[in-house]
Amino acid sequence: MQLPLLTPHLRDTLLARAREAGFDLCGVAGVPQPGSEADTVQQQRFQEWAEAGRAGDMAWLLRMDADGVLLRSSLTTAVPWVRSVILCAVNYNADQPTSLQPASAGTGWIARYAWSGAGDAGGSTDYHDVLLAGLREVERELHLCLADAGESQPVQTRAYVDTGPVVERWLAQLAGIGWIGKNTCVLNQQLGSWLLLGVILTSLPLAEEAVLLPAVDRCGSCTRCLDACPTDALIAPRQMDASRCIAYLTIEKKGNLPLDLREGMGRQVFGCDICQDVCPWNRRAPIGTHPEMRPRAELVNPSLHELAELDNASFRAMFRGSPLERTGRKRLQRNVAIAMGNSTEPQHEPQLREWSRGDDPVLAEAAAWALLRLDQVSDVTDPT
Ligand code: B12
Ligand code: SF4
Ligand code: SF4
Repeated sequence: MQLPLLTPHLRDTLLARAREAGFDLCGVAGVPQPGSEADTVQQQRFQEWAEAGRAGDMAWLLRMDADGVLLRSSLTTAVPWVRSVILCAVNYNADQPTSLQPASAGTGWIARYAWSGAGDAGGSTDYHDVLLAGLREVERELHLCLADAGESQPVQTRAYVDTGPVVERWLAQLAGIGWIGKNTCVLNQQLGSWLLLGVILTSLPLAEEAVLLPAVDRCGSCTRCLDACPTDALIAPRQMDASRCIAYLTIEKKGNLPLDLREGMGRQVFGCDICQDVCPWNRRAPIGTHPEMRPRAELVNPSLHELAELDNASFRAMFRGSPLERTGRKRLQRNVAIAMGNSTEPQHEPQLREWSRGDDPVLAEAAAWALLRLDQVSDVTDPT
């Protein structure tokens, strides 16, 4: 019996449903099969990246199958039945300053994607939940369409936001959502790169007539992102040493942070937006309209002092349902200590002294480093 196909008609119905579900962009792609050039190139890229230790401590990125093949190096290794993908993206740009605009040295920076949740519900919203809910609507539509068409063959689908063994940006590029910029982010010519991605894997082969054109690479000779990265995490165009990226250091890395990268972290306390803030394609990026992605103003340039004072209960109240919840209060305060050290603000010394004498060895070490750094900066700036 012939397998049902993802036809142009079905594709267009799903793209329309994705819009209704709150997505700004949606595309489809056939999954490059084992032995194809696209699959082989991607497999090699991922393997080289992993072998060079670029994933830092993110062991979950390096899971293997029983034969020792990296699951994320090829989608069909991880999910043998997959034939096509539906890629959806939400624009999370907000009408708020960038991390490059001047702000008080007493404030820290939380990455733009983690600001969401302003509105009636109160508290934060995590983009994982927001996108997954939308993907489920598109997934349901797909199964309804197939049932209406009298398809009796079982069709498998699976929806992921971040958590699957999937390199979403590579698939987004194949599905025409945008090109992979030199900062490794997916960029769309109209919307820029403030996009969060979600994917539905399907066992439906993509009909030839339903293939969408991939986006054209429009980075040209620009190298602003590579030049601006404060920790030299962008080691070459489209190649990141994630173990140097401030997003990795502040969100993923447990324990003490590498000494040589601390100054470069500046006042970033959760994630980093610098290589997107400098990108010319984001200069005129439209403001996102998804109701659940509206920014909470109190998370834009938050006071370091107030973040430092959060106890378990107030941390939970402030960040319940937010991407910061998983990183936790302890790691956030370690980051706040580093940001205080980089702030040049002696007002933070009492807090840092208290932390440096506390029971948490990681926080105490970060605070001691920060005190030394403040001292060095005041030695340089104090004319006496
Ligand atoms: C692990 C991870 C991280 C790590 C590592 C990032 C990295 N570059 O690998 C850290 C913690 C550092 C991180 C940071 C951020 N992340 Co992140 N992250 C992920 C996650 C979970 C896996 C990514 C992964 O597999 N990395 C492995 C490396 C090897 O993949 P890669 O860099 O993407 O490189 C591949 C492609 O670029 C491709 N490639 C390389 N060269 C070329 C050339 C051509 C021509 C082509 C076609 C392909 C290609 O092959 C590479 C190897 O497979 C994805 C979700 C997912 N499941 O995909 C989100 C994801 C990539 N992150 C996202 C976001 C938003 C961020 C941050 C902006 C958050 C922040 N503000 O702090 C930063 C951005 C930093 C940056 N410049 O990339 C979004 C990106 C959206 C977008 N518009 O691109 C994703 C897709 C999450 C989502 N669901 O929306 N992230
Ligand atoms: S997110 Fe920040 S640290 Fe990471 S590559 Fe971009 S500029 Fe560099
Ligand atoms: S800053 Fe320039 S090189 Fe980097 S992603 Fe944007 S356009 Fe491409």
